[in-house]
Amino acid sequence: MKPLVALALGLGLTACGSERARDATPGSAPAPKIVVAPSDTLRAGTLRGYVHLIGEAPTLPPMALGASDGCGTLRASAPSERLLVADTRIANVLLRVKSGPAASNDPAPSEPVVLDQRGCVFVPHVVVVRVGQPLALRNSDEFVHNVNVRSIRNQSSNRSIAPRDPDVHLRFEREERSIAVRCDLHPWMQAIVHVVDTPHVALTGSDGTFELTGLAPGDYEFELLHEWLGRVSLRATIGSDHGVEARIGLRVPTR
Ligand SMILES: [Cu+2]
Repeated sequence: MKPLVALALGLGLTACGSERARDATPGSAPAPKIVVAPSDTLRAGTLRGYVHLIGEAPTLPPMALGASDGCGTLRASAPSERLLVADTRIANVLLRVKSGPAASNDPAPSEPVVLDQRGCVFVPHVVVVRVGQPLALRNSDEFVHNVNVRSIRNQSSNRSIAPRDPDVHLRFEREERSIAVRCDLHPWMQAIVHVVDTPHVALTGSDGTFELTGLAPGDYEFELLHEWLGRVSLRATIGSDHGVEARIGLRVPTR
């Protein structure tokens, strides 16, 4: 008989004030709806699931592209990237292990994570980089851009990158979530960098899904963080003989 796996459902909203306020972090959020269940079809050590929006997705104002230089000739505006929802599924939700048993401690990859400036927006809008892993700042446009990395726990950086300049590589020495990145020349250009020191981290894709693998058995607390929807805690016990599925429903904050 299969041993019972205890699943702890943890709902915890951490109001934004628990960390220093910054413009890329969300405000407090209403209670999420979280369902966690064991799955025989998932490999042991796996947490898989998706993040969805409960209620109607708000329409955020589009980004107006300024016409003062070449960017304005590309297009007049671009959709807001602060909340990307498709068929209720939410992209760009960070999921990481906040606490739990020791698991994989793989060294940070030497392959850089690329943060490009293309079409006068940052691509992608959110990136995750490990402590020590290079972040390659790139300009694929025919216009000069600037990358202002407003770090609090790491060294801040403010560099201009001309067309066809080589990538600028940054490294971060400490964990830090929600580092705001801006182009000072084009104020609508905004991105977010999350720096983590664990390989057990995921960012939801456009279908809202995530998957963490290689988790050692035991009790975990995971943190979910979204730029606009807030921060949520998820507690789950990872068993030794099968995986765990999670469905996380986030609600639109009252502002
Ligand atoms: Cu720019």
